[in-house]
Amino acid sequence: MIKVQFAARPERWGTYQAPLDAALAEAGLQVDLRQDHPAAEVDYVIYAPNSDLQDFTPYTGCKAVLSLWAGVEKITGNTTLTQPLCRMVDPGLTAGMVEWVTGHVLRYHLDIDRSLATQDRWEPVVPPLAQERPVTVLGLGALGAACATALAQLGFPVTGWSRSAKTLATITCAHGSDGLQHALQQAQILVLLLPDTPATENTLNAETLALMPRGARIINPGRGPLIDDTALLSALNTQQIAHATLDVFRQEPLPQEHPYWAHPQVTVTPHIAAETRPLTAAQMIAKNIQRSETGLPLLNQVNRDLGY
Ligand code: NDP
Ligand code: OXD
Repeated sequence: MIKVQFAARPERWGTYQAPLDAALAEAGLQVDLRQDHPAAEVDYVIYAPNSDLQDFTPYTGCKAVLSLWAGVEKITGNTTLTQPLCRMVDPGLTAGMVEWVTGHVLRYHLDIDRSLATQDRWEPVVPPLAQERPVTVLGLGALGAACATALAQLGFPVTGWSRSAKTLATITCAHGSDGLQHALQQAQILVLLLPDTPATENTLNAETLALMPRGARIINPGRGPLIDDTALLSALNTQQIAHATLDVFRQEPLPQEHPYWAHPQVTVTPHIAAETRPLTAAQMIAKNIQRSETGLPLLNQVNRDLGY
């Protein structure tokens, strides 16, 4: 019997227990899934960093920690966690992110705010076609690549940027610091889907914001530290950046006194761009345990040196 510990907020147990049991059984695994196994007996931990479990030292037999979250920046700093760590790649979460990003890109592209503001008068302004609106996506991982591909399917010329060189059929791919400069110079709309690591902090700062076309728009569902907030506020105030839609922040919930709340060129959403979906996430977790039990390498393992 494989012993799997579910370590997330207690209220998540009711949401995840049935999908996990079903997916693990469907994968042909004999699993005892609980919240209260003795630590030394646990084979796998399904984990959210806001759970009470912070000290992994007693989990001496644990073969892997399987994160329920895609972003692992709150876990990688835990020095007691020496087991292999896998981040969440979930088709349901990816679908949610594609919908959220596409919706916000189309809001900017079609200037939906203008239509709402002028709905009491006849002032025709025809939006350009998607093919005339270059979009850049920073980060071409599970989420960035899916969003970039969906935007390209709508007709946007999409440039994507990643750490390592990539080839994606419909995307102009760039990497490295020269690649970032090129990617930002194209970006009438910029989507941030990088992980929060020491190398990505302040990817958008005074210097890089200045590279973007004047009046560009920014959409950040990645993580708050990707942006130097002071530099963004200043770029908004000079109209270098026309508008920003921000879903993630250095401090969450975003403090009530933060200037983003009241800024007329900022839309704040409360970290809802995409959520792990229990049914599909459970299947991914079951697949990974099955792989590990049959001697195959774990999928989506975090590189602890890179931090993602
Ligand atoms: P992945 O790990 O699959 O992809 C990360 C991408 O970022 C990769 O393309 C990677 O490059 C690139 N990257 C990493 N470091 C650098 C760097 N220094 N320079 C350039 N590119 C870099 O992550 P996901 O796509 O699954 O998720 C991305 C992020 O989205 C998560 O880390 C999380 O912060 C955020 N997120 C937000 C949610 C929300 O609701 N707001 C929900 C879920 C996730 P390479 O391909 O070369 O490795
Ligand atoms: C995640 C998130 O990382 O919800 O999964 O942001």
